[in-house]
Amino acid sequence: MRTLVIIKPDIVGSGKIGEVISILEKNRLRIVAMRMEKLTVERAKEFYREHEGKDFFERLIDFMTSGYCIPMVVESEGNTVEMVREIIGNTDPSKAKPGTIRYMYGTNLPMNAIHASDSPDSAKREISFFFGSEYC
Ligand code: FUP
Repeated sequence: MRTLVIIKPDIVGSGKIGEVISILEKNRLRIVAMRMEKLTVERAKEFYREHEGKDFFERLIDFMTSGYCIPMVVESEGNTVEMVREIIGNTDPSKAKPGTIRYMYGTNLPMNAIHASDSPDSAKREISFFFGSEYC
């Protein structure tokens, strides 16, 4: 199964890209597509459209467009979507379990280091958004 991961601008800016990728690879995730992208406001709003109108939306868009991010498609055996969500931890770094990427590298909301699709349907939409449906 494949899912979409994004290394967010806070991690790119702090020079921790390699550390985060290393954690993913140590968990037997294979990277099958990856690039750097500076999201436009329009693309960030489209990606996070389910959150439009919420109180944190503008801050989220400001953060996600503040620098380069690294979208990537990763795959593994089994339920990759669920597995990657476990590895990244709770959305709020202050609630994430020790050992998770958001615990170790997140700051606060919305600066939580990394994104991973939350369901197989989201994975399909999000992989298509960045790389095209042929990568699903
Ligand atoms: P997740 O699937 O864990 O990324 O969480 P959500 O889809 O609920 O949220 C998407 C992004 O919105 C989070 F990564 C950070 C931001 N957010 C906030 O800034 N404040 C909140 O209360 C909830 C989410």
